[in-house]
Amino acid sequence: MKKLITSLAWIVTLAPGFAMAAGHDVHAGHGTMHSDAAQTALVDGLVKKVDKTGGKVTVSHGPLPNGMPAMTMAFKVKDASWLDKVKDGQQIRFAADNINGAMTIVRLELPK
Ligand SMILES: [Cu+2]
Repeated sequence: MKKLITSLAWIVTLAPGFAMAAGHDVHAGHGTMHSDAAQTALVDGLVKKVDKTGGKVTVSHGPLPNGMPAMTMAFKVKDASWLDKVKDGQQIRFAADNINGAMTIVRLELPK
């Protein structure tokens, strides 16, 4: 492990362009790990607004596993049909992940 870090440091020093690419790979790996966590950890949210045109849902949510504190914000949805399932004031349980730079609801559960 120490050896890997050392060689990475060498790459950073010697080839900034390559190092950037390598850095991206590292990030991609992180993203995958976060996705796995998002698969299991659902958080509570309250739907504030459904924007079918924009494909977004504004949700008041508690702290997220990725470190985001509680707030109200707009999420994209992975499955557009979910926009028809939720409505203003609805309690949901969901998991969100950063997809192409946009926080996106990747799992959605409605109370029975
Ligand atoms: Cu947020």
